[in-house]
Amino acid sequence: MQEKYMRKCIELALKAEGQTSPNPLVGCVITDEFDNVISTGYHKKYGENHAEREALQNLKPGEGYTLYVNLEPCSHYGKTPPCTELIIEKGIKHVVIGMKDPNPLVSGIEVLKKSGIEVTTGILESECRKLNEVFIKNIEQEKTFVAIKTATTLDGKISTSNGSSKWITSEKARDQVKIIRNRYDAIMTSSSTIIADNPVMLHRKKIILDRELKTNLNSKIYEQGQIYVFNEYKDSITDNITFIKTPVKENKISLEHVFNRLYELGIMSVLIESGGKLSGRALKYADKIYQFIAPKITGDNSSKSCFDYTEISNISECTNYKIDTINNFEPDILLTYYPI
Ligand code: AOF
Ligand code: ZN
Repeated sequence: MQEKYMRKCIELALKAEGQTSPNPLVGCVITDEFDNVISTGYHKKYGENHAEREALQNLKPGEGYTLYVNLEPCSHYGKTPPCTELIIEKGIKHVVIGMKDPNPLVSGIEVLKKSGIEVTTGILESECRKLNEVFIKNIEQEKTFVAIKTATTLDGKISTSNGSSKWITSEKARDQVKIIRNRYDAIMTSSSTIIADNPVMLHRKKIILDRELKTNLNSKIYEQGQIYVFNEYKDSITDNITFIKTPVKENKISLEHVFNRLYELGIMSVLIESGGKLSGRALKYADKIYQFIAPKITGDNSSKSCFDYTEISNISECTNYKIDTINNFEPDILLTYYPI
């Protein structure tokens, strides 16, 4: 039963995907003593009520209620008062928690226990941690979460040698990309991708790496969203475009500087959608990779590879990853994997 309701909390929390940054995704379920769900809530948007408050605010205090929540309830005054106060006030008997809050300001478990409430922790913990992997990295490392998305043939190619790439994956897979994009505060691409494909890439915030300021400002990507262009030459702002002068290493914009700057700008997560050069270079910073694979083979060694950044002589020098999920977007698949 505990897992069933925790799964429901995760489902509720996911309704606000893309809306809560820099805060976590949180869902809450309340049951009565007969295990009937009597209220639910989720954190809808940054700055608004926490999930627990949403679920509790219209509930009459009762006896024998259990509250399920995927993240330890807060016990501090932030933008909103502590959820622990409301939990105690409404007479909740048992609180079931998915994961401890990595936020050092929060010590909800202790506060609840002290007030005599039974507390159970660690229910579906790994699912709960995955749900808030961005929030956890932000709080624990004070760094932006970096994800990479690529779409390849079975032989790991993203285009022919002359750049023809439309389309490797099916429409179903490309629709899923839009859902994935929405999870991240910003998307990132390179001048080469803009020049080769002139993509629209609809998003709230877009990061463009254009060292030499080669891209035409009439390119479709500039038509919408708040845009940051990392380049070697200038710092300036015009309309929706912020140019950011960035240190260069070996003729390339320093990704280290870019990611640090993104965090300073409050961009808590970024999805890189680009060619093999940027994706390859970004791999060492990547927290997660989405790879769509279409059942096609180019068979051509000069076709472009999805990660193109190094030369190795021994297969033991490969970087290793852990595949997390495999999803079907027929006829393609999506592999989601993490660095080990
Ligand atoms: C949320 N939503 O449902 C829960 C959160 O500034 P505040 O008051 O919004 O507090 C933000 C912190 O509260 C957040 O970093 C996290 O540690 C905790 N729990 N936050 O935005 C929620 N339960
Ligand atoms: Zn709270």
